[in-house]
Amino acid sequence: MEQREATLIICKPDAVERGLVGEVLARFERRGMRLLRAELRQIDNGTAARHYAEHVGKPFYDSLIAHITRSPALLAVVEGPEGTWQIVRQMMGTTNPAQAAPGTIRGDLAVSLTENVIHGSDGPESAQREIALFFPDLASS
Ligand code: 3AN
Repeated sequence: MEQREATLIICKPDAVERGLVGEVLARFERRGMRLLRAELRQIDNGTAARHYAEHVGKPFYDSLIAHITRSPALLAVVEGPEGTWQIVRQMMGTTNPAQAAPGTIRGDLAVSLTENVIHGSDGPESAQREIALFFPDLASS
């Protein structure tokens, strides 16, 4: 049977505030991914720090944490074929929306580097780690 794979998506506070959650999730659903979990949640400072641990010390770290904790985010776990994390990343577009290709989420919906609408896990290991962080009951052993 085909191997299924789950990955984490966060529609960041700017996406929720701008009313873009439906549009973003619809793109993944139309592409063929299945929603396993979706929850509007205010991310606390401790969880944000664990999620963005790799960025500690970078010049944009404080604004990154301030943004992700500013107001509720929509956390979602989507499932698709093996490599789903990569399809999600392609659909997101580059980190800097100013360089993101039209047709991508950031290329269509964002201009700000800090407020760039969406987070998606950047590999199978990150996906497992991030799903375990936000949805411990879904974590695979
Ligand atoms: P991505 O979200 O595309 O995987 P990462 O993991 O390199 O990008 O960065 C995490 C988040 O940090 C980005 N989504 C963006 O909001 C923010 N960020 C990254 N680089 C910069 C930067 N040079 N200036 C401001 N914010 C940044």
